[in-house]
Amino acid sequence: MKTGIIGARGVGKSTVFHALTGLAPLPGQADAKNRARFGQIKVADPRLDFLEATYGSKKKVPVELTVLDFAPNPKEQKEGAALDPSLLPMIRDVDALLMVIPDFAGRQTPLAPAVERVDGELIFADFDQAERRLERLKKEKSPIDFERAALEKCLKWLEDGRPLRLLELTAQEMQAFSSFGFLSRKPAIAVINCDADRATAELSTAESAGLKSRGVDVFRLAASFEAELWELDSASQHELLHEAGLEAPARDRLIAALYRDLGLITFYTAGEPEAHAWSLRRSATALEAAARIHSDIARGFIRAEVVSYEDFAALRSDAKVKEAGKLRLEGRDYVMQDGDIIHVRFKI
Ligand SMILES: Nc1nc2c(ncn2[C@@H]2O[C@H](COP(=O)(O)OP(=O)(O)O)[C@@H](O)[C@H]2O)c(=O)[nH]1
Ligand SMILES: [Mg+2]
Repeated sequence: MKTGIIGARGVGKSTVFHALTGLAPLPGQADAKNRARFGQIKVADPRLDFLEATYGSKKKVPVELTVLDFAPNPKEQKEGAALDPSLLPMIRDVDALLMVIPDFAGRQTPLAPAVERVDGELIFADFDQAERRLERLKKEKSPIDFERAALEKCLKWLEDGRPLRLLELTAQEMQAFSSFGFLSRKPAIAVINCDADRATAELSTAESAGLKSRGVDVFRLAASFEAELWELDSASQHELLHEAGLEAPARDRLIAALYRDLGLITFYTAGEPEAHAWSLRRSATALEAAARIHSDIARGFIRAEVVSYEDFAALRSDAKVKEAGKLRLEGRDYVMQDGDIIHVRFKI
């Protein structure tokens, strides 16, 4: 899972990155080669902790989220713009976008128009890309085929200023565009960068309706405040979060939002060597889960032994799970459920 932070200069992108990852902004300019800074968030997961403890696993591997703080080139990114065109290939590669909207003292911005402006840039970049692709196909005199028709459908939609995330695409159309990395099709979260005293403020009905109609989720984050928390021990962090009315740090709350927006579930593989959590698209099959673990395991897939987390947590051992008849043998088309613990039998 990879997410990139976008927004105009000075809206607090690097501060948001710091708040989420604990990595403080680097002094000095990024050079041409290092156009983004990567940070990892290990997903806190009590179920994984339980599996590790119960199996006495030597190693624990949580789901990881990679966050990218891009280093825009001021010569490329126009004043007030949210995107640096020279960064587009990198931005097209992420799974979800975080649009930072400043709402801290001195930088308050009305939310809906600010999101609309950023969305407009995504739409523009997609239009440009689709148009160029279409022109190339026309020049190559390729017949009016499936891809051309699909591109025209997208262009018409984008022309009206609508993001592709609101356009219904068939599986075949999605397949045709899978390598395009259309920006306005990516799940997007508006990150409202606010002061600590507004960390739990509610959106007005009009505001949330406006965002909903664009298919943009919203997430409030007191970036400066949460960035500073990294300096403290965990008890003090907890206390200050609590005082601000927050139950968990931004990174944990963001993961929940991303899981929702990307339509993900978590499944596990667990044993004495390691307890491992994996993210997976909702409604994916056992075979796809096997492919997440290793392509060889998917290729040689025979059967999956599956137990739900709840059943395992109640019985606490493989032997008892088997005894109670809670271990299921599932085939490759079994639809994985959140919390499934899986052992794939395979042969290569
Ligand atoms: N008071 C306050 N200042 C902030 C906040 N977020 C960012 N800033 C300040 O805004 C300026 C730009 O922030 P930065 O994260 O570098 O913005 P970027 O250009 O989008 O990466 C810095 O001086 C930050 O200290 C915030 O939540 N509250
Ligand atoms: Mg920055």
